[in-house]
Formats: sequence, structure tokens, C-alpha cells
Amino acid sequence: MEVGKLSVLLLFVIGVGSLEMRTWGSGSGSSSSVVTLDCGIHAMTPNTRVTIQTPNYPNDYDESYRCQWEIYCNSVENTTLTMSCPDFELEDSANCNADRLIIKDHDSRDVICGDDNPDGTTTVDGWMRLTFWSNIVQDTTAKGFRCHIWCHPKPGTINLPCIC
Ligand SMILES: [Ca+2]
Repeated sequence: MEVGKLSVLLLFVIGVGSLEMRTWGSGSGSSSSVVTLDCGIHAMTPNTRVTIQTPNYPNDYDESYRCQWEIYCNSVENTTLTMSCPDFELEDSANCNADRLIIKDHDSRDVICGDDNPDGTTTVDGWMRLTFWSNIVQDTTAKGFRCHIWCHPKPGTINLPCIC
């Protein structure tokens, strides 16, 4: 019993350690392991990126699933967010009535599905809300998506020099 508990503890420590390593390595942009955002509200800073993906990616996502990511970049009025999606595949349907990704910023709201990759989508400022839905009506899913979201300073805004 005690050995079993110790093994679980060791596995946990190793797990936390590798998570931290992945976090540290996420800035390189070339790491094969990617840290992805949980559903919820997240803040980021200019010239950084975050990554979102569907559950189980690159395997098929679940039916009857919902996840919303709300992303702010500081400061919202002086930045924009740009999506870069190397992979995007949802169940296709008329008007995206089945599975869908809703992309909202302070200027527009887009509902997409199928292979309508939002790669290159740029927001009007440093705020966006992404909502992924999968339905339960039909047992149809797909690979889903992985998207990186970059925060860039708006041209003409004052940028402090990078001391790095
Ligand atoms: Ca579906």
C-alpha cells in the first residue's frame, strides 16, 4: 500500500515538473508540446501567444460539449489579436446548426464550421471570445482545431523597448 501511494506521489511530482518545463518552453514557438488554455477568462500581454484546442485533439472531440475562451490583451485599446490555425475541422452543417465555433470581438460575430478555417482572423482590439459547441443530435464529430492567438500592439501605439 505504502509503495503504491509513493508511486502515485512520484508520478504527481514528475507530472507537475514536466508541466512547468512545458510552460517555460512555450515561448520558443518550436516546441512540439503545446500548453493550451483551459475554458475560461485569460489575460495576455503584447507579443505573446496562447493556444486553444478542442478536447482530445488531434483525436475527435466529444459530442455535447461546450467551451468558452475569453481573451484579453493588455491594454485592450492598444492591441489586436490574430488567429493562426494550422488545423481546423468541425462537423459541417447548414448554417452551422450542428457543431460550431463562434468568434466574437467588439465589432463582429462569426459562426463557422466544417473546414472554414478562421486562420488570419484579426480583432479590432485586444479582446475576443471564442465559443466551441458540439451538438448531441447526431453522433458526428471531427478532428477539431488547434489555434494560436497572437497579441500584437496596434501600429502607432507607443511600445516600450524590449530589454531582452
Ligand atoms: Ca456533432
